[in-house]
Amino acid sequence: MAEKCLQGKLNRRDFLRALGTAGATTVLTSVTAQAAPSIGYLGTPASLTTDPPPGMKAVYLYTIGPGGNMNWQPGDAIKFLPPEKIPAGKAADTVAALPKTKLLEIYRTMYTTRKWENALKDNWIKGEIYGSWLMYAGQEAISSGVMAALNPNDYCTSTHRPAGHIVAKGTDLKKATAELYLRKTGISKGKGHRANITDPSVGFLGSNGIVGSAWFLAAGAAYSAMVRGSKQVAVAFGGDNAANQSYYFSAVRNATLFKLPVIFVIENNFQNVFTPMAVTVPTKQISDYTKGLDIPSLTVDGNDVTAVYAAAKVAVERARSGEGPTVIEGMTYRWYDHAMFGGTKTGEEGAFKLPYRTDSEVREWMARDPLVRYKVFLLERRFVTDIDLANVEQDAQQAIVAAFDFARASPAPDPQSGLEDVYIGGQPVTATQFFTA
Ligand SMILES: Cc1ncc(C[n+]2csc(CCOP(=O)(O)OP(=O)(O)O)c2C)c(N)n1
Repeated sequence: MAEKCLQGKLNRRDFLRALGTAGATTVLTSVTAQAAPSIGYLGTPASLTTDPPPGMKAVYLYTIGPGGNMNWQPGDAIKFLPPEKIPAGKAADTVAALPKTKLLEIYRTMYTTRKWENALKDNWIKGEIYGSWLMYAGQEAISSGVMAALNPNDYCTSTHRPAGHIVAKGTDLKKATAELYLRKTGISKGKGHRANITDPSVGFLGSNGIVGSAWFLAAGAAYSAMVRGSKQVAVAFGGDNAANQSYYFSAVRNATLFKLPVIFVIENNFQNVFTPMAVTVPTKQISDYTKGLDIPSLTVDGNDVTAVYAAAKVAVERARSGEGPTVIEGMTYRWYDHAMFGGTKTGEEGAFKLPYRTDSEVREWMARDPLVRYKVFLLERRFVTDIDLANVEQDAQQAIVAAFDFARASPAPDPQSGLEDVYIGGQPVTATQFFTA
């Protein structure tokens, strides 16, 4: 068990000193305590009771107080609460100028994302689906707003939290659902699951378990589009922590250098697994990171689809006309736990009683539901009627039910198909090579 227990208020320097004096064979089992924010984090709260591996000692660091950035305090997510209604202004006017079909298409995308993912969650909790899932709920305005500004043949690279990107890019919902059920008919033949759903036919270059990989992949796709002169645009999605990866700076810097047609979209949900932004982000906004690059780097209300769409539209025009990249940071909030469904129940929305955030914070953000805000916007301005929305919802629900029926009725992959689509030196791999390589 722990040989050393440091408790109380620790600043970053004391934290590092404590780690240093603990020695190289120390394993840091946990630095989180109740709702108190942590300076660093390894393991889950449950690991407080876990013994370190033999030969190692544990240091339990219970930390409170801010990190190195006085702009940010734990719990600051509340300070960024958007208004409950979408405000009047340029962004709202941009969306107001769209044809009704487009307005409803955006609503359909947001609604489908929410309901499809809710169905996934409920079926996962029932034990119908295996493996891990990371909920996107609460962030739908970002994927839906950005993708509404793209052409169907533009590219998008996604993350470990892919629901919004899968749906908004137009990936086949039946095949995506079958993939999560690990069926032969899945979009990656039942071999990819959550982190490897890819649909090149709609420019969806894949969900990805490697945090921050999307920046490079989109920059690469944009480079290819530039060389081919295809006028396609690529969009990378990533979280606040993905923007802390060194890949981010490298990708944005090179994209600026080559004036690549790429847009870097940061979905800032304040949380890096269980660590709040307050102790990981050294600037006021993540968009500040790229202020020195002379490219547009802006922060928008990520729960307002009109704000996201308007920003993305300008960025897409800029990219397509050869002027180079844009960074868009959308402030938003994830309603669920980092991964899976702790703190939630079947049929209920949101996850509560989690040790690293307060329920009131979650409820305040849920009261700014991007889907509800957009629905109210459409109705109050009389752009659509209740009947229009009800028709879209019914149609979307039917598509979701059909997707789950398709997945459940589909066969599992044949065991021998495990070797299909695997290559060595450009040649299909043989069983002998596979098992001896
Ligand atoms: C390169 C890499 N480092 C670490 C991880 C472990 N990991 C998975 S999700 C995650 C947090 C990502 O946070 P953020 O980018 O803010 O996205 P969010 O989960 O908040 O949507 C981490 C560190 C990983 N998958 N890949």
